[in-house]
Amino acid sequence: MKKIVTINRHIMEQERTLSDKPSGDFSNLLTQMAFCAKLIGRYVNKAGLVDLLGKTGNVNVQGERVMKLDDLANQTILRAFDHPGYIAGMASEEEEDVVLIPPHRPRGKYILFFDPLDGSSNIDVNVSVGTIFSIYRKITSGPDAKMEDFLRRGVEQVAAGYVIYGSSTMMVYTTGAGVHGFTLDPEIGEFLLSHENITIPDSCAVLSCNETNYSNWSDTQRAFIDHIKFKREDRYAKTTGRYIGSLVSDFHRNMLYGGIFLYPEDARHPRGKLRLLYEANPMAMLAEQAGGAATDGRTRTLELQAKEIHQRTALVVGNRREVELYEKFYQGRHLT
Ligand code: P6P
Repeated sequence: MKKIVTINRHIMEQERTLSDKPSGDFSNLLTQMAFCAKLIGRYVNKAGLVDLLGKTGNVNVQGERVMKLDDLANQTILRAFDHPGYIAGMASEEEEDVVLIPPHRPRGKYILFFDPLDGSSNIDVNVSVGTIFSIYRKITSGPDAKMEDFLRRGVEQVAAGYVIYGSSTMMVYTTGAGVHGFTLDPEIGEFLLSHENITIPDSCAVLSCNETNYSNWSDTQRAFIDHIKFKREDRYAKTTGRYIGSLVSDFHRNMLYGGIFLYPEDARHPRGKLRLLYEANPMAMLAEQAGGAATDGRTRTLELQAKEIHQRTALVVGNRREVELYEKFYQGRHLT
């Protein structure tokens, strides 16, 4: 009989393993994110019915058209975290600058990064989308968050996770003690433990990339893709291609089935397309906690130093064997 564990209880138990004097703020922060997931999921699941689809007409800091649901998801998280006192500041894909908790409100010791609704270009066609979050402990003194608290390396994350609004709403997170997945039971409004200790199967079942970028890749990048596509090792005899175009969905599938996801830099995206602080780093922490790896081709993703909050990076993430093989190809070492 599977044990019945709510995400709130699991989070509290995780905090006890992290600190012998839990303040409760860490647990409250993650629990608040689970609450946001329920709110956003409610909007996403009925978007087609209440005119939440389509664009707001605004353009965000990334130069991308902001979808109504993006806006709603962003505002939901901003308003959920701007007053309870768990964090000192936050950064969102939808906000040009960092959002500092003002002096007249309680400030906590954490910094929150989030992509409120990743994959939003898929919203209108009912393809699953997700929320991604990443949490750091503040490192500067005093209650105010400063830029040094935001410009970090992924190894400093204390927690990371995502919510996938798919055939069911799932929240998957890690605090550095494994990766755990919770499925929302909409009848009781609770996230229940459904995937304990997720580990990436060492099977490379899936190759996931946008192959229309192939002509923009370097020869070594193409050589890696060809190595798998043309099954130049028995390991890839059953490897198939899947690409949804929604990072959370492509990543979640590979976490459960095994595989490699690539969004490398190319002629159109010289620094890569995905953002380091609120897309690549949380996925890299989750992948490593699940026995996988993540790289930009030269450097372990979690070692990359952020120099600005919307910094982009190349991301190759999934089975450790394929990530290491990509690095060999990318660095021209595959022939040795
Ligand atoms: P492309 C969605 O816009 C996103 O940021 C990620 O969710 C996704 O992996 C990627 O971009 C898809 O990009 O260029 O293949 O459409």
